[in-house]
Amino acid sequence: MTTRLTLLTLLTLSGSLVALSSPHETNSASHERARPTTDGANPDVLVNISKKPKTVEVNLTAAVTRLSLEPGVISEVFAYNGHVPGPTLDVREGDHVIIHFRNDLPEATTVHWHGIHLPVESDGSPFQPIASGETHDYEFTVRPGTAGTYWYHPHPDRRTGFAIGKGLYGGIIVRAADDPLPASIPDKLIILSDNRFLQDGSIDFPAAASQHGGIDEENGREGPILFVNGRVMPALKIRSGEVQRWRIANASAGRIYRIALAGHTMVQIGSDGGLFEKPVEVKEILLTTGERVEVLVRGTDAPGTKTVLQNLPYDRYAPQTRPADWETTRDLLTLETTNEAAVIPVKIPATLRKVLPLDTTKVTAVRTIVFGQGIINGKHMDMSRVDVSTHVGATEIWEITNIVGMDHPFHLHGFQFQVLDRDGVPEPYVAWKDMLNIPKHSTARIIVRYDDFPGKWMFHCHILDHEDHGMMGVLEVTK
Ligand SMILES: [Cu+2]
Repeated sequence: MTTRLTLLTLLTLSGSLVALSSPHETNSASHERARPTTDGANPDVLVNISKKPKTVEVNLTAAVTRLSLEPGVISEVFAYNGHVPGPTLDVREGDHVIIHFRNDLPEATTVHWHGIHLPVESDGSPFQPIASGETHDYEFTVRPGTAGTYWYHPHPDRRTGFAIGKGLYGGIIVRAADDPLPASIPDKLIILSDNRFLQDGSIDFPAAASQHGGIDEENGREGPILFVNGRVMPALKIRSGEVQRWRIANASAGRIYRIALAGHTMVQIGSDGGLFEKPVEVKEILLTTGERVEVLVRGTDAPGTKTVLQNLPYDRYAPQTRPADWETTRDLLTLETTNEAAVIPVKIPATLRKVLPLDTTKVTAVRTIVFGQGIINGKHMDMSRVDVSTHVGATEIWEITNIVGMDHPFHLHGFQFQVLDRDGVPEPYVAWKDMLNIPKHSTARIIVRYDDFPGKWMFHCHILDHEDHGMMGVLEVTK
């Protein structure tokens, strides 16, 4: 690792990673309609109204509003505090967090704090609906050691895909007091999503019985317009030599991204549950639905030049509903190197933090989870049924097998897990995860410890159309 990082530093200093001089071809309809100069600024942050130390208290309202997502078109959307994406919940480890939530939508909703380890009553699962016009206070204390990038979104019974597709999603950043990266590194939140619109500007949700509705149900709803923080092809700026920390989250209903920075490598430093032990040099990252990564991006290009963050083709689909343009590479954002004088790159630490592996000798149960098409272990979701019963303190291995010809991303509420192996290949390094893509016809094994918080938790496929149609189960953790 030391050798690799030294090489990285040299490359960074010499600027020899510059490989891109010609503008990229735009090969999607969305670019023709893109707003010319939108910047990729971070979403607004929820304002802390508390005066108490180590307390974050915010107001969050979900409501119908009208704003422009598709460039040049006004759409009726659902929005948190009037914005798509919603404002970022920015907290520190150890903070006590209180969210005063108000549901001004015409339907029931919840707010699920995706990936956060919290008491079950604040999980915002389908068990805790908030009726139209009602309010609810979500409350939790951010556990030390969980600094990372998370997100929040509705999780009502059978309506999650619709509600997120209408615009309800926002980022969560948990910061650590002992973050190993220099505080001077700019922090960028990049929330990816896609959507589809009708001619009149309304968001396209076809009738379930229609052909398009059937394809959405099979594939997971995708749209031709790709958004970064609710904008089409925004631009980020970087100074030559500068290192930036990008927190990338996939808020799409079904699209799995294979992201790459054209002509460059990135340094992946973390995933769902926070930082890795050591940085990993990567050419591309597969980012499944609901998943997050943290990467370091280095300004190695000549001043005044541009590169693009791309979505490379990835075949997650069943052949019969695979989109005709699935092999098309799509651009997500432009990274512009400014004309300012180059800076000396900051040193990237060789070790980020300690990530202890969960102890496989302490395993109390091994579960078999089989993903069929729209079903788990042969069953549709039934909220009155408990699919897996366990207790606080148990450590379990879940062997998750996907027996069908399309990918299904696995999500567990409440508890971060570690991947042991994928198709028998041991995971190369230990990381905390709450999302794991299970590719078609493959098996992964994860290990999880229920160290707190009894209650009924969800596990499910995170293709929202699958989840809404019952590809979900209930895990009950008793005291
Ligand atoms: Cu699925």
